[in-house]
Amino acid sequence: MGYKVAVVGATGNVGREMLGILAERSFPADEVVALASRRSMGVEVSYGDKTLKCKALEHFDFSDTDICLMSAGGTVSKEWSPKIAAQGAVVIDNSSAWRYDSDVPLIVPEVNADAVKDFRKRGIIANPNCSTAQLVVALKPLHDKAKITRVVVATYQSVSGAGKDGMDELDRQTKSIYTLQEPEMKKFPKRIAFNLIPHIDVFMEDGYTKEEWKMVAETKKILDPKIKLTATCVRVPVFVSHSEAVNVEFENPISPDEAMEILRRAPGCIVIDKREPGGYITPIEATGEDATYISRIREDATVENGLSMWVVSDNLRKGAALNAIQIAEVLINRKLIEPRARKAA
Ligand code: 11C
Repeated sequence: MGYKVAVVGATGNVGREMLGILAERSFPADEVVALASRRSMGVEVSYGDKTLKCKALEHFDFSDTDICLMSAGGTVSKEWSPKIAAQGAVVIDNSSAWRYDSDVPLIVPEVNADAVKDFRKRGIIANPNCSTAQLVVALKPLHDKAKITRVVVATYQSVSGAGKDGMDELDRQTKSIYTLQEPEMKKFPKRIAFNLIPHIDVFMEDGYTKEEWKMVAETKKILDPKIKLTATCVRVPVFVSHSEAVNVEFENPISPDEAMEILRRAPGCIVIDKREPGGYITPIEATGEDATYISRIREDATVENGLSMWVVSDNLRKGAALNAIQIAEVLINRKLIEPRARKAA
């Protein structure tokens, strides 16, 4: 018998991607249910070559569901994840609602799959922020080799991180500019078409944004609390895939050639680094792919043991939907969950 999987937030960017990836990876599900708010009841979404009609989250009985993939935002998750977990389904949540709870594992399978064992404390597992997921996939193998002490990262984040509204805004503003109309600003506080915005999520008291704070807190929880990290998060006029310029300081020596070799062998990583025009990855090429791509690996000679690199990944896949499904696969492969008895239809 296969698993019963519910996708909550099935009409959103990440929810749709989750359904696509479940089908693509032949996830061992014999039933997949698409759930959304009452407003989206009946909306049709694709699951491989099938079409599913969204059901309302509010009316759904989770008592024979095995895995619930949640991508409906923090407010919905705060209210619903504990209720769903109380009905016995394991919730894998893509929002920031549970990430910093010490009883909730925050998992990137290539980095800290073993931490998943604590999922029973709340029945909830958290998926990290997209900008953190790709960063820690690239940092982990280097940390194992030479011990990272400090990271300075600048992100170049696509508008899909801000949901469908973010993508629509870039599309609309670009068309407006080409047709000599005034671009309308709804989602972002400044124009995003032919521009960039050094601000993602809300401002914190210390002048950092919440997105920047998340990268610090999540890297510490997933990889190593001793790593010092500072981030500048920037929204750029790219539809999908986040890019990151990453500067890393290590306790021990590590050369660019060594780093390249280590990253070539590391799970989830693909190195594209030819040191010639076009010999690196760009967001367009990473889109629709599963890997975290690493390019421009070079020595930072201004510090004792330093490297700089360029890290790009599809924020809707490794940064969200794919990582969530990989977590579910860890639960299954490690036999931490079994399909539950199904109620008669
Ligand atoms: C963005 N990284 O690009 C955000 C989206 O905490 O899951 C995901 C926010 C989160 O705007």
